[in-house]
Amino acid sequence: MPTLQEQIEESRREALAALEQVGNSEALEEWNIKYLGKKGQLTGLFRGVGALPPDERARAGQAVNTAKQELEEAYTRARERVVERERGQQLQKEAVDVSLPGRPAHAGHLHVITQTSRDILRAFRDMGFQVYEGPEVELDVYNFELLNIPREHPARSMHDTLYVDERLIGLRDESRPPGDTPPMMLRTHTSPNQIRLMRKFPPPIRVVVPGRTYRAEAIDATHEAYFSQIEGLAVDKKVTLADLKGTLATLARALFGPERLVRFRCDYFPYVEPGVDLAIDCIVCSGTGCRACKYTGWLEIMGAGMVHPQVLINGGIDPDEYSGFAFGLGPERIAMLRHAIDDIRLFYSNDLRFLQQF
Ligand code: FA5
Repeated sequence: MPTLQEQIEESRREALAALEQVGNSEALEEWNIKYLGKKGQLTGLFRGVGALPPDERARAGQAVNTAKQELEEAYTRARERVVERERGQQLQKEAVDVSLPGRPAHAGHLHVITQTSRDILRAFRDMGFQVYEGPEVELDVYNFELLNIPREHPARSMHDTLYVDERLIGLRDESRPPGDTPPMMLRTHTSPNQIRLMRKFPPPIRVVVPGRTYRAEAIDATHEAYFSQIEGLAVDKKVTLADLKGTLATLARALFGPERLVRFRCDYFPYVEPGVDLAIDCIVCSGTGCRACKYTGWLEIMGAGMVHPQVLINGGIDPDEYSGFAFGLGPERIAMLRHAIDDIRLFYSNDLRFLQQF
């Protein structure tokens, strides 16, 4: 049976040797429990001291203490080594290889309708027009009444209007009879800006107004309930139909090529007199007749006309002194023609396979 002294020496040697092998903090913790813990070897040896005859206890106790102290110091050094090493490993794991090529950034791009609208606005800017915007929630007076479309006018039925219930936004005028047409709506066209801008600026006026428009449409391949328009208005002394024709022919050629033919035919809008409809010769068949132009050879692209004298008066402008022209076109329809897109619903269905092509 080895003496206590021998056991201490044996334990000490074994512990120091084991500590050499410790490579990480878990193993270090296990080592600590095994040798220095409450139930560890050294603590066990302390208990052995109590069983010795009294004259040997002091020496043996000191020997265990010395061994314990040595092991504790060795433990502290080992912990520094392990911590240092683990930090190194962690840094290595997190290291950034600066020589790796970067991941390409996923840049989005402008929606095809925004691109088309900007092309149209650019063409007008080159002709000296300024760009303005107006509200999407519009008052009945601007959207209809001041444009010569009073209540009960049949032209209202061409615009399936989405009215705004003003009670929802706390604006309902309770003095109006119940069931009365609400005076507020989502604008059905950008034409209310004709009045807004005439009231704001004295002539000469040359403006284009892009924006969203809304109609409770039966949606199909060429009709959306949510689409955009660009309104145009020019008011000055001696503006004539020839100016309107020249301006719109220039636009058509800027958008669809210099060889484009344009056709003006009579059309009716209550706020212009005369009113016209502008068509270009079919870009698919050049006018010989095909499915795209329904075998007419022509594609209608917008409504236009000379501003009605009453509308000038409503805008605060004297029709004896000034005249003007106005037009309204739809960028979705223009984009469909330019890119041979056969269904308007593709623009707002958010299919990236479609959108990424432009
Ligand atoms: C108007 O809205 C008139 N305010 C245009 C105008 C302005 C005439 C100034 C005279 C003077 P219209 O309802 O035709 O007209 O619409 C004009 C354009 O908007 C159409 O040519 C078409 O390009 C587009 N548009 C109309 N309804 C829809 C729809 N449901 N979906 C997509 N585009 C539409």
